[in-house]
Amino acid sequence: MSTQTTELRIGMVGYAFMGTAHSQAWRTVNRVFDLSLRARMAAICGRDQVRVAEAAAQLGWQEHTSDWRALIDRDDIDLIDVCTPGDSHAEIAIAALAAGKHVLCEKPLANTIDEARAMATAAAAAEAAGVRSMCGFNYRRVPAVTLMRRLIADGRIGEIRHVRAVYLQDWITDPQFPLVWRLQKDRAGSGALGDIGAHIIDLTQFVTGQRIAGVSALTETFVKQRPLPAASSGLSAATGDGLSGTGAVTVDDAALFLARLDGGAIATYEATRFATGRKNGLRVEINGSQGSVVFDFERMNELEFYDATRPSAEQGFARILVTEPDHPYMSGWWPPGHVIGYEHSFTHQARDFIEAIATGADVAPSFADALQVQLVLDAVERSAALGSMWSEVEPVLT
Ligand code: SOE
Repeated sequence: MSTQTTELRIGMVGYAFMGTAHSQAWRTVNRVFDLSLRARMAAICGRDQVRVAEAAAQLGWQEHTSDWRALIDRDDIDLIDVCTPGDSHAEIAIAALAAGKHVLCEKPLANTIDEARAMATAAAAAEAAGVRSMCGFNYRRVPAVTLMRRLIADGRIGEIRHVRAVYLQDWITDPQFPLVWRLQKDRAGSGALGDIGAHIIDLTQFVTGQRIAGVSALTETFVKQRPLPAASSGLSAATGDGLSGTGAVTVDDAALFLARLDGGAIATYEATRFATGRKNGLRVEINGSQGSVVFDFERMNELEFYDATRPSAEQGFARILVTEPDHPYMSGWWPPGHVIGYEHSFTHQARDFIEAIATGADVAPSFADALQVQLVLDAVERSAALGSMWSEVEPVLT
């Protein structure tokens, strides 16, 4: 950090969907959690001068700029929050780390393995100088998911046998939905696989403590040509005037794979943007030798727990309402029974990163953890390209 301060001065790059979610988190985190550093929303950056000025006013940033390099060069900024499309993550994050700024980077870490490796290397070098980095896999910070990990780590479901994970959306089922950046490989890296498949890869590795060691995959692009957009931002886009023509979709619409985890579990994964009627359907079920746990994002304040060690007459899935003060993160929020939502996971992410910076505690997911996810994405693509051939996933050595 440039100067000693009890403030953590944030510079954020990007202001679409994720930028808005992160802004909400920085704005809220110190009101909810008692932390030794205070986040200050110092400056926001975006390419369009007018729109970034509007975003700054709307989201609560003190200043705005259209030059991310100038933002990184400022010695009154301590942390750079990267909320841009994947094609600029590596460049911005590596430059920020080199300038001594802590970095929070949205997922997936990068668009390619090479970029992700370079980011993890830069993060390791910066770490030696006390500069921290984290990748934004926010669903880890849903209290029910963190509780799921705790129950598994405490041995409450025994040895893990099965992992069953799906992430289902439907926002591009209409073939007339325009060719937004998320459908272009050079901008997004991959499609449903990297955008939402990455979440369930990270989440399942997080809760089980096991690494995906190999996969057999298939991917599909159902709609291969789409109208060029007139304008787009986040998940919304305006269709063109009909005169601009169409362009090729260069990413997967859906990705499915079987996997082996290095602790002995076997797993299935499905990520798709074509699950008609499923808006943001993230569901993970883990079956162990002594029980099961189930998380469903549509009921994100609950965790289902089946304890096979209970007397048979009392067995059945119990629904734990994860709103007690001794549940992860919940002591900061409302009295028991008062549920929280999607945006709170980002506040928890900001909380954990601030605490790690303040105390020197380990950061998770680190860029090395996010590289591990990237290696799985790569193995899925290799396997699919070779007709579902088994592809090993190498471990990241830290
Ligand atoms: C779009 O599919 C998206 O916004 C993802 O990019 C996010 O990571 C996910 O949380 C919601 O859906």
